[in-house]
Amino acid sequence: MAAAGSSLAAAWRVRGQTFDVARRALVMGVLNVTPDSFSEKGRYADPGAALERALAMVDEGADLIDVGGESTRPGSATVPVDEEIARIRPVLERLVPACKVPISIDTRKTEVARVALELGAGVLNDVSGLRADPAGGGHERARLAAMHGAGLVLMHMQGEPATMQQDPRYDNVVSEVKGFLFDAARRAGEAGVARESIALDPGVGFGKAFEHSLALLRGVGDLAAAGYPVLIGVSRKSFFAKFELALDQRLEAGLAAAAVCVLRGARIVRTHDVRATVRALRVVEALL
Ligand code: HH2
Repeated sequence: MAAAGSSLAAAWRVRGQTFDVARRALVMGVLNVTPDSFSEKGRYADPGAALERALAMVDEGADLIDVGGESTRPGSATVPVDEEIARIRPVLERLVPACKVPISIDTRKTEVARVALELGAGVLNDVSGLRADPAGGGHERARLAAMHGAGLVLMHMQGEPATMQQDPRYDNVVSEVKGFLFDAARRAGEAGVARESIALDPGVGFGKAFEHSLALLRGVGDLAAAGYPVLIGVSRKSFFAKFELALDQRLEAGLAAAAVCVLRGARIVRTHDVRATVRALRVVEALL
């Protein structure tokens, strides 16, 4: 096993539940309740349709469902906080009692995080790595996650979604992203988040040219060696456009990337294609 070592994460604690991530990698199903996400394009904006999709993903083997009320695809504009809350609230009210797996909230906004955690979300997926809402918001989001015993995903993003893909630059992308994530994890710890509740994500395609994302995917083992579960989201992303694959042609490519990342030590795979990913990863785990 490429990145196997005693320093890999053994557990991820998520609101009273401890995932044994040493045994197998987790699959996080994507549920975007937005009118404009790059892949779903509004299909699950209705809470009834969102619940149906969530239950289907649980049935397919999802370990978590990640609900997002704001698209962060390249070029997207930010959504007002009230609007984001209005999108996620009715969905979480239905999902939390109905799903047997933890629900994650994908947001950069402190007030959205607060509402979602109060409604029972088990994970805060902060795609800004505690950076957004700078006047104390990052600290407050971490404090809220700590108070609810929630899992906290810290993702790296350079810039803002509206402009992040225009000219991303790094001297050394792997060490810069790693440094940012370790610092975010330290700040989360200072706000009271338990080390075993923190997961790190290099943020494929978030302020990264193709070569930057490629270097980060190759460097997953290095990041995983720090002992935090590493989350990877490549599913259907424009990273695969370099391989001349249109949006509806990226399934096999996404599975290949997920398999290699898990082989290198990633422990959580965020995907739109739950059934296929679960099937592929069960084989990968058996072969490791
Ligand atoms: N990618 C997206 C959104 N949230 N969160 C984490 N932790 N990691 C990711 O790679 C990640 C994420 C973007 O993809 P998607 O949700 O499918 O699209 P959109 O932002 O258009 O809703």
